[in-house]
Amino acid sequence: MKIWLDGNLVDESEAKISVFDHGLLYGDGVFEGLRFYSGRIFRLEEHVRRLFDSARAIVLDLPWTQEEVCKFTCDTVRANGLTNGYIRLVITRGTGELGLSPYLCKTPSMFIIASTIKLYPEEHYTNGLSVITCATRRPAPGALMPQVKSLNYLNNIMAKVEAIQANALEAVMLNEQGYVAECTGDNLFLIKNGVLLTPLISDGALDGITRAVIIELAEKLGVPFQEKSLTRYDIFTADECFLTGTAAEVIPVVSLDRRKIGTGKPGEYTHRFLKAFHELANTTGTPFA
Ligand code: PXG
Repeated sequence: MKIWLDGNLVDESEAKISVFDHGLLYGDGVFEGLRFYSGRIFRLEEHVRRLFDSARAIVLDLPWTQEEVCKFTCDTVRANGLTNGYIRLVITRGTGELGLSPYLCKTPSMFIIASTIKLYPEEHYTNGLSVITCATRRPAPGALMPQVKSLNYLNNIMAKVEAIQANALEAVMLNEQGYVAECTGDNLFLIKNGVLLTPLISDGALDGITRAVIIELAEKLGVPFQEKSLTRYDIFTADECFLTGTAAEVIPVVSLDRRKIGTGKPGEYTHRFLKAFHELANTTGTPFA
């Protein structure tokens, strides 16, 4: 496997970063996860734009343009001879001395991995996921800006641990006010009386690229859409529920805290969104060949 690392495509065995890198020492950095389907990177510009916004929000000046990062990403996928897969793009604050100050780091480091990812076993895309509500809360904007895809994912990892320990694969995370924010690495959608609902970004949801795609598709499919504060009550009483994310794609949810959602089976609307999503993903995007 070839890894793009600070300007060079190197072998995986040579793709190493310093133990003094602040990304490792302090989680000081940002990342993106992208997918490519049938030789095209899906929503490449949107992901790179969000990456630059994340960097800006943590005062990380980047020595590359967005166009360059798009090109490096395409180069990496091409170098690995893949047609379908997952891209992990990581930018760290770079190598510095010990100490929190980011000003101890002279230049950021970037690496790009083109590989594959499987978030959930295939059967759940057909039969749906059973999820739980976890005790770990989504951080408040004043603690760790929830819109920033930073290298601080311990919060989400602890939520994932709760899910796995409860024999579930995914957890619904609430914010400090008790409103639904999202899951550990996916945005959440509900269908209630024919209306598509999703939590507000201001309730702690990541401004997901797949979330935006679903909102676009709602318009195309003629499904009314509303972004609003949601509680567990809304999930318990919804007709359908599904999660979205670049890694997860679109996956049905059939129960929350062992209580059936709707009929307890993936619903009609979910199927329509799932199908429309895959059609779009397989026919649009930036060619890298
Ligand atoms: N919420 C969070 C907290 C995420 O990290 C999403 C929602 C979905 O957003 P997109 O833009 O992908 O539709 C994410 C996505 C990984 C990995 O290992 C990355 C994510 C989720 C799971 C795994 O690269 N990020």
